Amino acid sequence: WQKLDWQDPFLLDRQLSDEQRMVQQSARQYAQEKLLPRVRDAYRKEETDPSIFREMGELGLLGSTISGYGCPGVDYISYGLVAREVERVDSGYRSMMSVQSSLVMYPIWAYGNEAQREKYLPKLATGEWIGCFGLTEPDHGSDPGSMVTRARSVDGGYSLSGAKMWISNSPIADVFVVWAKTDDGKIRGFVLEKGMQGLSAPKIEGKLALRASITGEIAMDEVFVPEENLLPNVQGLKGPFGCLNNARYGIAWGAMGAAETCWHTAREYTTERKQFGVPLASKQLVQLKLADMQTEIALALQGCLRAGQLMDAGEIAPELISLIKRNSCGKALDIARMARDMLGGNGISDEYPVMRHMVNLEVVNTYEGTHDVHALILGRTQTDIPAF
Ligand code: TGC
Ligand code: FAD
Repeated sequence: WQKLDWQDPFLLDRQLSDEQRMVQQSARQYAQEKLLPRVRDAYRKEETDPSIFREMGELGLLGSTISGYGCPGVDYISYGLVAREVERVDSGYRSMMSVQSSLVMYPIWAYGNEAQREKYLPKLATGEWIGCFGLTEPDHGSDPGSMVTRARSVDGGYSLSGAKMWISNSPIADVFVVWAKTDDGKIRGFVLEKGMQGLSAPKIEGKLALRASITGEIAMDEVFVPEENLLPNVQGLKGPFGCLNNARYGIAWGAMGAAETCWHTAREYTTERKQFGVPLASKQLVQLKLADMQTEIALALQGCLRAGQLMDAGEIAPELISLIKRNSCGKALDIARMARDMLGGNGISDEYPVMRHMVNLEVVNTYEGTHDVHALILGRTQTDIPAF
């Protein structure tokens, strides 16, 4: 019998290839050395540092699964491992990376023509350009099919009018992938650029979560978008959902990175903190919580790895992505709340990362499809009854 590696009970690390391990290690080193030292201040001041995009670009972390156009073309397991390492520090930093990679670069690569790929992908890959993804509207969140943003046909292109809400990166974005309905009522994707007349992206103030990642609106008042900026190769909701599959998959890994930080912090804290003359960790109630955290994280990560194998083999069903996104976010949020409690009063201080992770995870559990919407997606697969 082997001694259990308590941090990695399924020996996930041993199931990785050398290349995957290398990608993970370089992301971990970057996240711990460059992101961790600045996160507390960024969070306190609600400041997003745009140079993070360039740093990530230099390491090949943007659009990493794409081959060519300045992107390294790693597999989806590596992409997940990177999300886990970045989100170990903060969900907001992972958000910045996954929006750029899965929601901006992926649709340009998958649904764009060659000219669009050549024009946008290399600069998005280096982080010289920052991208955002506009699907959600003020009155249409879980039900994006009811969107009211319109792309009216005009001479030489389209005139876009409408508003998008809760858009990660939008106030600092150069490139906007926006979904709108054309005259025939079909949903199409458009690439808008900063500076287009009628386009603005005001910041949403007063966010109590995900404060290191800037969020804004996209306001479009008859923005002229030339025909060449229409993404030609997709129409309908399967366009935005195709991008969301990749981003949701990354979130499933990422949320576990945040959960691991909370678990390890709670373990260290309760080992050192004494009450009633003994370490808190000597109490059965505390050990039960640590065991629950370890179990949920180990099982979830093993599920993510299996989903990654299916992604890489081109054999994954979108509903499995719903399953792991929902499970990881819900479990990570429970773990963060438990860890916060175990730190007592110190748990509410930003001297410790847990409360920051806890409130961030409220967002992660909500965006890219809420916990309950993913339950309804899974319910539909079992019953054939859409209950949305
Ligand atoms: P439904 O009838 O189910 O589907 C319409 C069409 O879309 C296709 N489809 C998919 N295709 C690929 N992958 C998927 N996961 C797909 N899901 C659906 C479907 O096959 C169909 O195609 P076709 O050809 O037959 O037309 O659509 P519905 O209107 O009934 O939608 C139901 C529901 C609730 C599942 C869906 O609307 C949903 O998932 N809602 C959640 C909304 C959401 O996730 N929004 C995300 C906004 S972006 C964001 O949050 C970014 S945060 C990023 C960050 O900062 O990290
Ligand atoms: P609603 O859809 O109004 O849902 C409210 C509540 O009702 C939820 O609990 C939900 O589960 C529940 N509910 C909804 N429908 C049903 C139903 N049929 N049955 C039972 N319960 C239901 N969007 C983008 O397009 N791009 C981005 O970059 C982006 N970034 C974001 C960043 C942040 C910080 C946040 C907070 C959000 C972001 N979003 C983004 C938007 C996000 O995807 C939406 O908030 C999310 O999809 C939920 O939509 P909503 O907020 O309108 O909530």
